[in-house]
Amino acid sequence: RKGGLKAKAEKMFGLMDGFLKNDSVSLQKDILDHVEFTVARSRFNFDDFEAYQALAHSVRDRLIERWHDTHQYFKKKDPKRIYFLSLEFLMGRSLTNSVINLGIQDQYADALTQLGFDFEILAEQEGDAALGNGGLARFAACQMDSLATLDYPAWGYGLRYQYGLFRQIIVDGFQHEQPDFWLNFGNPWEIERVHVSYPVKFYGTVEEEVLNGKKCKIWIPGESVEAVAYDNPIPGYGTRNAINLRLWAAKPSDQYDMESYTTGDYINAIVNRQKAETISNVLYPDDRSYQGKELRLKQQYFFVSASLQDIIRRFKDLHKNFDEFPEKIALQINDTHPSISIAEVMRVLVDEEHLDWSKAWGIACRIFSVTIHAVQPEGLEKIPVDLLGSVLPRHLEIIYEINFRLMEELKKSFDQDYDRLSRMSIIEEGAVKSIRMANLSLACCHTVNGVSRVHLETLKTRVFKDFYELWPLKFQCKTNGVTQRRWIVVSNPSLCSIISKWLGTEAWIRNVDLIAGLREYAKDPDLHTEWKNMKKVNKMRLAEYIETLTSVKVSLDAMFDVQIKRIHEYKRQLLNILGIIHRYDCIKNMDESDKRRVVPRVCIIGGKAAPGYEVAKKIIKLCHAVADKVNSDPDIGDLLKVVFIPDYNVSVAELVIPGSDLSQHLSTAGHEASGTGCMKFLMNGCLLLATADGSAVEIAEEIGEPNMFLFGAKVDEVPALREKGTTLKGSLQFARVVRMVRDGYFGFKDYFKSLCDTVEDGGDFYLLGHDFASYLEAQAAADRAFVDQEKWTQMSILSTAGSGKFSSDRTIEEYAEQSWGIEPCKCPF
Ligand code: GPW
Repeated sequence: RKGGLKAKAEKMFGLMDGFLKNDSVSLQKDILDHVEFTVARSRFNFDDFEAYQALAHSVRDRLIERWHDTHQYFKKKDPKRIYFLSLEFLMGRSLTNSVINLGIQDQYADALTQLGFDFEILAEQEGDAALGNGGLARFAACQMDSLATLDYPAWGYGLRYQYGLFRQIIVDGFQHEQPDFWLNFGNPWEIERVHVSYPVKFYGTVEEEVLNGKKCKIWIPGESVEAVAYDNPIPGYGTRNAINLRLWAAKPSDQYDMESYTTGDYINAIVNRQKAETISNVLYPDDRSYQGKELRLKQQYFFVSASLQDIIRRFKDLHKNFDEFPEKIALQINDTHPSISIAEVMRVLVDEEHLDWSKAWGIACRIFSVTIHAVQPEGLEKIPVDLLGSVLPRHLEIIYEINFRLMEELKKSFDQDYDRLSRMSIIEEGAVKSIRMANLSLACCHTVNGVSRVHLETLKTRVFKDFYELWPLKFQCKTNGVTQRRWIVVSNPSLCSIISKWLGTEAWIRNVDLIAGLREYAKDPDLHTEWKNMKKVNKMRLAEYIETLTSVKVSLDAMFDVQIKRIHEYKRQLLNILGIIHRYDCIKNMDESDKRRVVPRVCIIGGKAAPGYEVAKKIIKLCHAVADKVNSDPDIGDLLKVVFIPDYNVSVAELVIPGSDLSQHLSTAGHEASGTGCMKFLMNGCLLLATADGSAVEIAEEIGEPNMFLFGAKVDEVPALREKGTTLKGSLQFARVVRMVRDGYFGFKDYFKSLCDTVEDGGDFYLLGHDFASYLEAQAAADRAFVDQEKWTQMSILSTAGSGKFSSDRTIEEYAEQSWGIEPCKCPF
């Protein structure tokens, strides 16, 4: 029978005409077929958007082909797999990235030209997939790209939100949020798997049962929701491998007992069933603040439960019992959001598979590893016990049991040290009794990863000090990285060609260490010419974008100075704006001859504030108020322009980063776990003005401190500076610029009062006053460097050349080796 099947498969393959062809003529034909049969438009009459849809579908076909082969191959080889669980993935656009990774960009460009279209224009038609908030989510996306490229047998699991991160619109300088119903125009990059679905249960009660003479617990759930899989192929670069990002959508369960006596009953029953879908409706837009919301907990458990059912089903297809589970499966928890998976694995192994508790725990402890992205203990998630007990009653019991055993073990080491025991306990007593999700992860995971060296130190010495003292070996540093495929090859093609030309190879796209080879040419005048041209062209593109969006005309000779990231007090966009006010004030007070020596600047700020974060929203408003004043001041002209780029997202970043000269990373030392934006700027040869925080410390080591502009208090100085508090007045200059805002120089006097209060006497938790003078010095150093264009270009080249360490390829290799114990599994071409 087996032979029969094989013959059948071969016959089918013959009928299919082999693999899809990638020559320009075949591509044209495929695109037109999709215009006609997928988009259902006439092949003689379709617009840019329809052309994009058809194009995307033809790319999707090619993705699916490799994705099938990859999964066949994984199944055949059955290697240990890594399952990456994350509540957020910020994928951005897929088209250009896909054709580049598939290696058929030129053929497509050619095919489209023949059809009378331009690839880049069609690529602009695509909206962003924004199923995440910020750094954490984009890092997850970069890791997926690296996992695929490095041929690891990996799966990503997450939630398919119907509404991604809100769109930011600015009205009179104020942020407003609009829903991001990103699926409105269809999503060609996903494959709906109507038959891959699992029931996910909530609520109900726990009962005791006797099975084979043994007492056991069973959960009698009160509600069931169906999780349906949507698969998103992730192609590797320079390999046939395409891995899967499986996102779950909630649908009403079809096993629903419905008895109705009236039409009203019946209608209501249907409408109520439909409420199941709310679970995957909307992404929470608060970056790092948890409010103990039921829906949020349901989202977490929903995607975790569906993913684990899927993973266990796949495992059971090939294995009879769970002994081999840890040899075949590694589960990575991205921050604490998926940590309920630890209790879920225990529930499945103990309640459903009837393993002993200790055997089950032994397995759980060998499969899980976690990455913590937070710096502050307050940033760690807590779930009120009452809430967890109501939504997941059996999981609460399991967590209590895990905690009981943890406490027993801790008593062996710490005996009567009750303070320590209560700090380490998974249960937090207090006004609202809660579950500390981080402590649950720490109790179970074999590896706890920090995202930069400084961050790991903070975890070891502050946030998880007690756990570190108990289990020092669990704690590891895996400095974040970003993928050079998206952040150079896709977003900065001119830089990509320059690098390949000077290195004489494209191999750096897979092996980024090679990029260090550019150092040798850092002073070469020919490279300088090409480099400056590249920058100029990118700046032109950015300038056009700025003018279209904000009607501000900017000079290409100015230094483009950029700060783009989520708006947070600790990221200190306010320091940037106060610095801009200072610059403005100085120029205002200059005579003409001094003005001639000013380095013209375009200060660009972009980022979203969480809808409920008032201070952050005021910072956005202040940015606009300052921009209005400065940009319309005839005394200033091109010497200073201030621009707020609305609705910052992945594709905006792709446009802005390559066109910037200087980028700012101003977090108060000790507050940015890593920072990944700075790595993208670094790769693109933009100089960094930064505090010695997170990954900037490691960047300085790679490129040398003189090649960037470091300023501000150091991590270990911060606590003492805070202690000193009010006695330490910021500089006079600082007082002056804050006063200008207070006095209503930029209008909105009352509105900005509370914002000013955050940085003056008594307040100023983030030390803006303290760091201001040093910030201005760093800015002055940047100005001086910019005047010497040869020097600047050299620093810029050295930045790109020194960016190799900050590829997510390096990060993933470290995870694979040190945390997951997995090997590549490369599908033959
Ligand atoms: F709360 N990060 C983020 F700290 O984007 F966990 N969202 C978050 O909720 C948190 C962290 C958390 C960021 C870090 O702030 C940034 O420093 C880091 O580079 C990034 O996660 C990826 O590790």
